[in-house]
Amino acid sequence: MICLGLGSNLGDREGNIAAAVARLAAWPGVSVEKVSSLYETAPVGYTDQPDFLNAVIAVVTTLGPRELLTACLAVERGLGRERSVRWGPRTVDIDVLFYDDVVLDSDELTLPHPRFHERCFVLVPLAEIAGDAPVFAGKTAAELAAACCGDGAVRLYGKLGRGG
Ligand code: X6L
Ligand code: MG
Ligand code: MG
Repeated sequence: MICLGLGSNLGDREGNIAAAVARLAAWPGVSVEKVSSLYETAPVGYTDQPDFLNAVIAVVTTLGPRELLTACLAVERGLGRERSVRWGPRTVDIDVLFYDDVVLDSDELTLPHPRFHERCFVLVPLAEIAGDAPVFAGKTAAELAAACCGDGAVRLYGKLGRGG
């Protein structure tokens, strides 16, 4: 399984995520197989910024991990992503969470994503689409979410394309 995490907390958050999914689906060699619901989430890391909408998608692709990252970064840029403040607000962020069982640690890309397994804004939507697949340390996303996602920091917002 290959999963991407999406987030937006600037402008038309839902429109930004919808556009990112559409552009990824239109990218040569990328097929979007599953799309989670949108979740409204409290900002983590740098907390003085608007709430996010987050989602996770599963893709099938002929692209390798680095090519997939290149596609994600190009879609981010195409939707106006600016990188000024580290961990700051963004129109859209697209992270490669994991790419099958690939383990990689380079300057550009670390797989699996080094902290996805402890981020509720990733685990909760991932649990929706990843079913019984072990995603980290042999555990399912639901198991990981149950261990750390107790408070109301991740709230169901709605499905893409259904008016939020
Ligand atoms: C200590 C230090 C504890 C840093 C946590 C956590 C840093 C997450 C960065 C951290 C730390 C991040 C999103 C977000 C960001 C998002 C929500 C990041 C990168 N992206 N909050 N914060 N959704 N809810 O997509 O994930 S910045
Ligand atoms: Mg991110
Ligand atoms: Mg990112």
